[in-house]
Amino acid sequence: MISRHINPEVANALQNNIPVVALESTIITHGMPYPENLKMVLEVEEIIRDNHAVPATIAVVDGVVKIGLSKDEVRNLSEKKDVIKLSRNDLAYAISCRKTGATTVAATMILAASANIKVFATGGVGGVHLDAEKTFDVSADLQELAQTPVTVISAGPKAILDLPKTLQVLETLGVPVVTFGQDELPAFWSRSSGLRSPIRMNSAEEIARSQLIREALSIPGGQLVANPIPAYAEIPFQEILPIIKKAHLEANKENISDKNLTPFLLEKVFNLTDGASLNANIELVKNNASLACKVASSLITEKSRL
Ligand code: PSU
Ligand code: MN
Repeated sequence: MISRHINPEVANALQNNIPVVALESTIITHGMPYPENLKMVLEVEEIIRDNHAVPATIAVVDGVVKIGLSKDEVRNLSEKKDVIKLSRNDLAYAISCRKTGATTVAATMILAASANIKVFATGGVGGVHLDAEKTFDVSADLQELAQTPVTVISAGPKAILDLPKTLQVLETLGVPVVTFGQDELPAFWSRSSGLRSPIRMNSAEEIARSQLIREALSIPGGQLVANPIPAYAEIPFQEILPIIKKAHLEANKENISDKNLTPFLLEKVFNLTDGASLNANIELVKNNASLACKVASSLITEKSRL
């Protein structure tokens, strides 16, 4: 009933205990402009290969679930304008009605887990939006982290969100928020957020082991890893905050809501920083991809020790 295509390189890796790292496609179609989006994903895939792992960029193309897009498929998707942003709620619809859709963190986790891929690298996850007490806008990514066993390597929740409320919801849902190598939660474009991270870990082995332990304890769900953006690429938190405020004011003025809100805010921040936010975004995804390879490889070695 579901037509699914697993890229032969990915299928071979899964069969032979070679680490696989999933990548989402919404970041390509809704997170970055063309042609930087294409350049980013090709570079990220190369970083993954350089780290002795196999990339699996996930999307739905004409109703077919793709686990590992080919270069041509990546190129097509990055140029397309009418791609649906797919989350848990509309994933089956896109498959049933033969649509083309880019998968968010939530939908990528579902499809990665269905192919037995346990590690996924992205930029930032969705979370609780500012004014959520009025709009109820809480990303489905959070609920997904609570139920689907994939470790998501991000640079922290996007700084356009209400970070304290996002941490609170993640705690309620039982999702571990693990900052890699520092005590403070990073905030996507910035290494700092002013908030203490609930958990700190210092190695890929620790991250991999704790996912395996959750599974052994029958705790459903995954983990959210917040990997601080490299210092050379960051936009300091105090610098980005007024820009984010401006972006929110414009979103309110133009009545932007629902699934359009995150792409709108990202684009505004991009314009207001003269493209600096895009450079930072690309660098942090690359940094997350290399940590994801280490976690994927540690999952294989730690599993054999358990
Ligand atoms: N991170 C980025 N760029 C993005 C996103 C994340 O660096 O475009 C996307 C992810 O796909 C994430 C989605 O799942 O934004 C969250 O959207 P929403 O807030 O509508 O749930
Ligand atoms: Mn939303």
